[in-house]
Amino acid sequence: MSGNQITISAFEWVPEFAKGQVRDLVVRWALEELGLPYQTYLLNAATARDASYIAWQPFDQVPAYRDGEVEIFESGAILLYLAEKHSKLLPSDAAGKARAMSWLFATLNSVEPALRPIALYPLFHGDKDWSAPAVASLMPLAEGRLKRVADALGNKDWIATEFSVADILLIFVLRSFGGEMINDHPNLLAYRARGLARPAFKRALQAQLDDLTGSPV
Ligand SMILES: N[C@@H](CCC(=O)N[C@@H](CS)C(=O)NCC(=O)O)C(=O)O
Repeated sequence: MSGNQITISAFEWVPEFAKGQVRDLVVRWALEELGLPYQTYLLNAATARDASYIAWQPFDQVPAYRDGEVEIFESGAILLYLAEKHSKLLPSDAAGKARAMSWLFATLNSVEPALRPIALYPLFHGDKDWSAPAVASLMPLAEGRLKRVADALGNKDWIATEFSVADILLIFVLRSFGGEMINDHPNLLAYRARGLARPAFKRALQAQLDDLTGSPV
């Protein structure tokens, strides 16, 4: 194995609902877009990891990334690192790059947190009395954020001046947490479909599913 070999962490087993949804998907997608081969360091979602993994990913989550030069965690940081290192997946003009970076962070800080409870409370807490009222009270914020994304995208193909890591993350979030709310926005539906139709996304998804060969331990 070469010292420059790219390694990312991923799971060898996750519960059914998480298959094809785990966040290493965005790193795999970027690596496929860049044409970079990588290997996976597989963890089991049912077990805690040892200290060496915590030193790599302090929150004991996936994904984490390493190559011959760096170790890095947080999906957004990994995507930015890859785009900068390979001068791809970020617009080359300063204004386009700034817009892509803004949207990468906005996806993580402004969009995903608003959408997450709507998607996850019913899944994890659907049997609790507070779940449905909580979802109802959080819905206006989520719908409002989605409308802002739809307005910003308008009739453009991608959120910045060209396809970028911001699209990878935003489309991942819309796919995982957009639920039925996204149906109110034809341009977001088309945007998500445009991203998911990319061969690199399809290869990334298949690779994640192919790695799920383990069982809960
Ligand atoms: N902010 C982190 C979140 C990573 C994350 O939530 N990973 C999940 C899988 S999608 C995980 O490892 N969950 C297992 C756990 O939290 O124990 C990132 O974007 O990289």
